[in-house]
Amino acid sequence: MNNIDNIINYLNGSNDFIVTSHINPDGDNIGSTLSMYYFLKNLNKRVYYVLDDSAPLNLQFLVNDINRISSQEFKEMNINDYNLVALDCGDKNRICLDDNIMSNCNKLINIDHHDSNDLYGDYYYVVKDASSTCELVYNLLKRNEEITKVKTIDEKIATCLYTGLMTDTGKLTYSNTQASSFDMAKNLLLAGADTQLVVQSVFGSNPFNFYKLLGEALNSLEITNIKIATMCVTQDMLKRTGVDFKDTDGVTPYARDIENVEIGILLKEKGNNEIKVSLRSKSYADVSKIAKVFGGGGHIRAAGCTIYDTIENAKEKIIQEALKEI
Ligand SMILES: [Mn+2]
Repeated sequence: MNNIDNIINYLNGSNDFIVTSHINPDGDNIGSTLSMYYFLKNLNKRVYYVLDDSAPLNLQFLVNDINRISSQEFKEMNINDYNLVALDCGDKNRICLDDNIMSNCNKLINIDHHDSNDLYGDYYYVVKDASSTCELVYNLLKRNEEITKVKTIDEKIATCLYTGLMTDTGKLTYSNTQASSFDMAKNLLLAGADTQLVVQSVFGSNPFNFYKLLGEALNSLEITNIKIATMCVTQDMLKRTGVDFKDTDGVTPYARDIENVEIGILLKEKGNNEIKVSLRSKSYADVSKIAKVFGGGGHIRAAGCTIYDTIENAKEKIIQEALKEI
């Protein structure tokens, strides 16, 4: 069962940690991972930030001071005694590091808010209706302050936590936003979070090329049965505009945010016959169900999956499933 105090005791009582998250990192997993990293560093633990994927451009401001290492680099360090803290990973198989590193850890700690989380790990703190994993880390650090009477949330940690809260709640507008999320935002501001840095870096620093790509993606917009909107980002579009695949997340909301549309779908061609699908819903459709059909997962209002087919076929397949949810 969820037990924050056990996790706090374990973190305080051990010395070596890997913090990591899932593939294709977003604001919540970078925010939660780095806040955990700084928390453990402040306790004078040895901490390694191991992740095999790099951060999108708009989140680079958080990772600039951090030494991120790959699974391979970690293995070459020959460290055998360590614990693994996995943050914002709904599925053990989506943790972005080598299987050997995962199976050789002393204890695996799972902190997450995905519906698909099956409570893996030796310790877990999983709240499926929490706004973000950052909100769970925030709860954990607040509790640590209560228990140890030591100020735990410094300015750096507050800025990391604020990032995940803002990205997962759409700046406190999505339906996963709760009273506790507003409390958290307020307390992070009081703790010295650089809220303007977060908002300007994450939402207000899109490269010029991004808008060229967005224009092309908007041109591909199609509506099915009034309530389903699809958009595509192809490899050709990425090449023409010079945008990297990992920097395309900002395109996702546009499909959903159309009058009368309930489900917005963005299909992104990651490779040949490898289509990453991002699903968003506005008020009632459960898009995690649609993602699950194709082996993906996520939340009721935001989910994703990968379909191994052409982008045209993938679009047909996902629309067929989406029609069942509207
Ligand atoms: Mn999240």
